[in-house]
Amino acid sequence: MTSVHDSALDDSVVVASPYQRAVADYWNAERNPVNLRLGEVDGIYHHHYGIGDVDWSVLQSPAEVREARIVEELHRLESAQADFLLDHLGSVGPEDRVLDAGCGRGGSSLVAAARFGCRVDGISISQAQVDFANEQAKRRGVDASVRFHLRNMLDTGFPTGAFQAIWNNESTMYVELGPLFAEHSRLLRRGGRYVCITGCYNDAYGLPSRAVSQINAHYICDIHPRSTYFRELAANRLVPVSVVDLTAATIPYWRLRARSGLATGIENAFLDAYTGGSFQYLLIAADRI
Ligand code: GPP
Ligand code: MG
Repeated sequence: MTSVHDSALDDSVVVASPYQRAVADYWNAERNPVNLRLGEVDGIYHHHYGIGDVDWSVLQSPAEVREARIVEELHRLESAQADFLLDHLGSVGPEDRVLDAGCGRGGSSLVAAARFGCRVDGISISQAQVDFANEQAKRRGVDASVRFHLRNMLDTGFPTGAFQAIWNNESTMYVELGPLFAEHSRLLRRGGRYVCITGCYNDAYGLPSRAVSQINAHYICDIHPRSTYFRELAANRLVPVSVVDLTAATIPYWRLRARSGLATGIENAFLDAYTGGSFQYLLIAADRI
């Protein structure tokens, strides 16, 4: 097992393949206004999408405040998604330790720390994300309990049974699920909780649609079929306790994003994939038995 010193300057210890190098390069260079402008609203920088009904009146705002209102509305929906994920984490107390696997710029971790008052570790293979997230924790004065590390979620180096809860917020599509859930199962204590929110392709539609393939190409990821989640959870002592189809709840977010000046060009692929039935936005929560 790899043990990684957090201040490692050389990320080659955690970046384990040419594919992972491409992913790390993408995130080290990423500066999308749709992420940075939204994060500036309250200092919580998310790397996931939103859920819930849109207040469409923001589109009718006076010109001088219209974009700011749209940014606030998209951010509100992304924050609602993070809250919904954390609602499924089960009972977490201040003495517990939780893991944000694929933490991005650290938004979900900071929200979890504020809610549970517990120790939070976030991990990413992007040094730029880890540095950014640690800076946010410092600014909020929570860097003693919320720490971000350059580590690989397939081989974290954390002790066995150290965590009460682990989540992946839209990061499972960057790894194979078998090795991922094996590592989560090792890290969770018995009775601990695993939660992910993910986009998966719909086995009932068939293989990946063109729109799903476009999403894969855009982010350099590999969206898994829904079936693989349940097969690999079961194979790794992770027993589903809640499955929520959030597809209908995320479509309004994409419709607003498509009409904003912050669109990145991937919006219609998400809308086509969701409305055409080839793609689903799911929350899955599972108990470690
Ligand atoms: C959003 O990140 C999530 C991903 C890139 C992973 C892919 C997710 C799927 C559900 C397929 P982001 O917030 O950095 O993306 P964007 O810049 O498009 O907002
Ligand atoms: Mg985003």
